[in-house]
Amino acid sequence: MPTTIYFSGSISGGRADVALYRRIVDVLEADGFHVLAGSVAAEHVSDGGEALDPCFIFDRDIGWIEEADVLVAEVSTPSLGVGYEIAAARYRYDIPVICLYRPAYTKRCSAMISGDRKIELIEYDEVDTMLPRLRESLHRERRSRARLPSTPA
Ligand code: 6K6
Repeated sequence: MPTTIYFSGSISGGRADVALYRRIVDVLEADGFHVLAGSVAAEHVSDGGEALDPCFIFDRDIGWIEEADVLVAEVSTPSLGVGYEIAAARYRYDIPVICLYRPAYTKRCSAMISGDRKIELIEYDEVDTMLPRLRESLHRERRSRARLPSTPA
């Protein structure tokens, strides 16, 4: 079973990083991960988001987080929705969270992310150096999950 990743990135918060989101998702898919990203990495989706009912989007995205083994969030563009999804992953579904942050991009990363010892925060300047670190973290997660006894049905 491939590891399922929920990928979270800004929509209403701003779409300046959409090409970066697309690149991260492509690399993870090429590496064999199953990535649930909805329209986050879709370059045709602007900060207006998908033309869908907000309740539908909420139910779908929360359902995807429930299905996921790990949540990866690019947090350089501050976004209410990304923060909400991180909290849902941490406190509702108790799945690992990896956040990607470029320090030069905003004044600082929120303490609600950088101060959470259970979130792995990968700070980076260059995408090319961040991607191997992210892949290594995900492969480590996969190995540690493989060692856990499976949950009875
Ligand atoms: C529709 C109605 C109100 O806002 C919208 C925008 N449409 C969205 N479409 C798809 N996913 C969305 C939308 N709005 C938020 N999300 C989810 O929250 C995505 O999965 C992102 O990971 C995250 C982005 O949050 P914001 O606050 O930047 O939009």
